[in-house]
Amino acid sequence: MSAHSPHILFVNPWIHDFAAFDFWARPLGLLQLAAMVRSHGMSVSYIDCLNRFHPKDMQPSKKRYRHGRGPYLKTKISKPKALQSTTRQYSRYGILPDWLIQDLKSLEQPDVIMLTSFMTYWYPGVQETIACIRSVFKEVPIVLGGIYVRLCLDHAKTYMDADYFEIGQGEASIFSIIEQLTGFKATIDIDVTNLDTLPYPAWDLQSSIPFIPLLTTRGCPFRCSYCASGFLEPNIRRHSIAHVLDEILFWHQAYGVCDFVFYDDALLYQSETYAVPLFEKIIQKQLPIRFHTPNAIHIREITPKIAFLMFKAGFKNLRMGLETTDFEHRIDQKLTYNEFEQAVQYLKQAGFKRDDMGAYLMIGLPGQKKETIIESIDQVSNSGIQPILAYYTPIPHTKLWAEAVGCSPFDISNEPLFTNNTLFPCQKNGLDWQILYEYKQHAGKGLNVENAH
Ligand code: B12
Repeated sequence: MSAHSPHILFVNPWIHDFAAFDFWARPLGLLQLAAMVRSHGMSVSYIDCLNRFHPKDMQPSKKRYRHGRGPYLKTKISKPKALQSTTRQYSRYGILPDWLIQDLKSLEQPDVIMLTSFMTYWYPGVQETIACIRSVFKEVPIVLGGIYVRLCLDHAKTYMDADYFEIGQGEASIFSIIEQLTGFKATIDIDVTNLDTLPYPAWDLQSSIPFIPLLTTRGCPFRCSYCASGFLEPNIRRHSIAHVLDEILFWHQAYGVCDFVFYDDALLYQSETYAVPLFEKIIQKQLPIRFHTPNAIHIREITPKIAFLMFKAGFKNLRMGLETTDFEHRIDQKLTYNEFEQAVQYLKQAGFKRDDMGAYLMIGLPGQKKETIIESIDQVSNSGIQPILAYYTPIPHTKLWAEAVGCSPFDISNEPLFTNNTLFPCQKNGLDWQILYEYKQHAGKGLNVENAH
């Protein structure tokens, strides 16, 4: 075991799915770890299989989507055995395999390869990425972490050709993993319990930075039965307001970034002492920047002041976590009808237009009635904001999982592919195009292209 400072390669894997679009999707966790490793004297490389700006891509999509989003390169591939009965086309999303091979061969052999994973049902993309890596670097140990591994550990250990599986948050283990695999002992100068001691995620390793994801807070005060955030991030930890402001200023001034995307599960939590002073400081800077909340903000926290400050600070794509307007039968305790109506009023009074505001409506939940969904879509449309259809995906370690397993016509507990939300795995007959078309018809009355999933 040599003690020279090792070379660590970080890889963001391909997506295999029926549909995929870059709605501000970036591997924040992986690049957070890359930044930590780099700031501790090790050389770092990064390959993004989802890179929409790869230098070899001679026909990048001409269509320009606003604020940094856009389509991935798409290559038709054969479906996994489990999905053979579906009629839809299945594709690899991301760079061509030859480009990955050439990028790998252009690197000095790394000492360790760190791979992330995201949606549970995207695991075949991870498998293909590992196979490609192994074809170039046969002996190099591969460490696999991320959301799929953490939600489906036994499946990952059975079906993933990795040498080490990280089941937790990598900040606490990354240096000991590297020491174990290379003998290199880093002098650690960060305190993982204090988020402000972490370096900014290494977004500069990307070939292009069309936007910057921000994660001011980890964790969520709510424990909604369909969401795994409580399992993935049991405690609430926050960056200081000063740290978040400096991070925004850094990427704007150093790289000209104008679009910032909050990945928080609870951005408006305790807003009086956090979001309010943060937004006020952002406004004072008077920068030509925009903010987006694709991961939904909590409607109950939207007061006239918050609405005003968000408008002034440059919030553009506001997404709210409504889930349903069937308030009597809500499966979470985070909202009443009055709070929803009031919030929409406050946002309109603050200056937000229909195109800026959308409310996620969950469709495909166990036992969910078609009428309830259509009623919710119409109510949201009539309230003057966009109804955005969020297809439910059953997730292990959530309160709703057992009921989902019980009502699904698919073997979701043994095959994560069946948790794919576009299969409607908790509907008696799975995906019903006619019903989905009806929902989209209803929603379309105010739906703009970006959400036509
Ligand atoms: C931000 C986010 C998004 C973003 C995009 C994020 C992205 N990177 O692509 C947006 C808003 C686009 C999004 C969309 C969706 N999302 Co989402 N999302 C999240 C969220 C809130 C945070 C993920 C994140 O960045 N975490 C922060 C980083 C720091 O954590 P991390 O990535 O886990 O990394 C840490 C560890 O895992 C580990 N680690 C990670 N990689 C590696 C690698 C190595 C080598 C090591 C050692 C360690 C390690 O260390 C890291 C640092 O601590 C999670 C919930 C959560 N709290 O995790 C849901 C979550 C992943 N999303 C989920 C869902 C359902 C969706 C949607 C389907 C919702 C919908 N119905 O439309 C869509 C699908 C989008 C699509 N493309 O198809 C589910 C997953 C479901 C599943 N079956 O897997 C989650 C778990 C939330 C939930 N409902 O429970 N999402």
